Amino acid sequence: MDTTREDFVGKVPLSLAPCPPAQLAALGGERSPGLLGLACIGIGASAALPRIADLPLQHVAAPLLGGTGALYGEAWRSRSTCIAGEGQGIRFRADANVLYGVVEVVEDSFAAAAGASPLQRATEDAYRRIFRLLDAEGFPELWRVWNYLPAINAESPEYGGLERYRQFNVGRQDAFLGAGRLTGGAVPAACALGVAGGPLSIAFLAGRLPAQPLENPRQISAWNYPADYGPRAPTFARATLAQLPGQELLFVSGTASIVGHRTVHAGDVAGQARESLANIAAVLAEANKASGARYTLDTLDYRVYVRRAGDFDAVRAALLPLIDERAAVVYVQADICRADLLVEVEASASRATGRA
Ligand code: 3EB
Repeated sequence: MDTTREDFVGKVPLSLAPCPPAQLAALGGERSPGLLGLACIGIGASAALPRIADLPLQHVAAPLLGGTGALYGEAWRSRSTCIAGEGQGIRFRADANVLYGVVEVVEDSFAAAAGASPLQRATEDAYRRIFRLLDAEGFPELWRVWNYLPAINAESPEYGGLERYRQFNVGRQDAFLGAGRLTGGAVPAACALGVAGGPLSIAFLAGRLPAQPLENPRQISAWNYPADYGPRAPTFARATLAQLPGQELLFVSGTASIVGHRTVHAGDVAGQARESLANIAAVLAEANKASGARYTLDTLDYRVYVRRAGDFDAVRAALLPLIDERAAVVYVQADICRADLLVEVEASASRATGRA
């Protein structure tokens, strides 16, 4: 029997499902007691974004590819009623087990200080606030983080030519260190993409209990990257596995054409797409070893980031033979965090476990 994503909604503790534009327009507090939060991808459609005062919403200001419309919405839903709150200037909703929040930071409101760029300081501030919020609310365990920032590959002459993604990595790691958190091993799954403009935007899903981090044997752990990729390593795991009553969630981080620590297939977008899927397959094998599950490439939901819009057909053609045509795939034009990377793929999955 086929299981569609819609079959999960309301039946498992937490579900992620598309929210079509008509539904976005109809969302309201009382009518959606289990709505944890939203992600909306698209540019030029800001007017269609729902404006609900106490709803955490991440607007990913990036174009959709492949004729999926101007705006794509995705809703996290809980089976139970959520509470809405705000702390540290961050809007969040939570049920008994998970908290979803979104923080947006305008980096121009930060001055450079002691060699730290405004972006570095904005990133550190955002993460410090996330950690204070999570500690205060009793959801200290970060499971998954979605990071979007403008001009991710731009280099700043005033900071020794340091690429903005690398500035972001310094601020992020400093926040983890400052909060007394680990910067390797038990770190969240994540993605970090470049968008055309707007604030630094960070969405996060956190739990009361830790998720299990997973690494990819084909890749050096990102938190162990050598200094060639910046003064501080990125703080993320290749995937995390989180448990809820009766449900397991798998979050596969943004995954690119990297083997060891090096970019492979430079200039070959189809090759990069296939290598990204080979990396995801390797992460799935680790997930299956860790949890006894049988995740396959066909059972995932995907977000595919393509640097050059004109590469969309080539990327889709490369991925189609590898993932079931029924798999949910959203294609987005975004910049990847190394100038030579042309594509990045992230994924998630959920299964019932029968464990309370
Ligand atoms: C990589 O493997 C590609 O900095 O949070 C993927 C996922 C990447 C997350 C992040 C970066 C991040 O290094 C880039």
